[in-house]
Amino acid sequence: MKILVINGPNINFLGIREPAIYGKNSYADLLSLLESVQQEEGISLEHFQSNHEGAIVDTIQAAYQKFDGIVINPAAYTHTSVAILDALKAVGIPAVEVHISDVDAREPFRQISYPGLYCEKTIKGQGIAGYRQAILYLKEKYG
Ligand code: CA2
Repeated sequence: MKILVINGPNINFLGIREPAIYGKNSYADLLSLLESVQQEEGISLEHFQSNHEGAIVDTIQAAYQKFDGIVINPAAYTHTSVAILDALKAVGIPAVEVHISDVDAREPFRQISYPGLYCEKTIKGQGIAGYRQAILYLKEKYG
């Protein structure tokens, strides 16, 4: 099984500021977690992070017929991007949305998720452990 993990803007700055909201783990810690999950679960994981909406759309399109699942934290684009929603719909790959923080408990503008309208499941407020949960969900359902 091949899963693509996509992270949006500023996720590469995790752990540098706002630990009360996003925890103390860095982006490097997240990549280590993905490596562990890959070994433990015997699945193939690739990861991509970008601060650019079009690059994320390009990466989703390139995943067409190449990946069995997508785990996506669109970060701030969660709340604005119809383009990412449309790209997910276009490729038709099962997807799970992850948010490190509990977006439901934050500002009203974080309550809407456009990519979440396509995703089968949203995991929020679990820190970087949410990525493991998302991968396990896809493995159990489609692996
Ligand atoms: O909780 C999440 O995972 C978010 O997707 C993170 C986004 C935020 O815009 C979403 O509403 C929820 C922010 C990404 C990281 O932002 C940083 C801010 C300061 C320091 C480091 C990262």
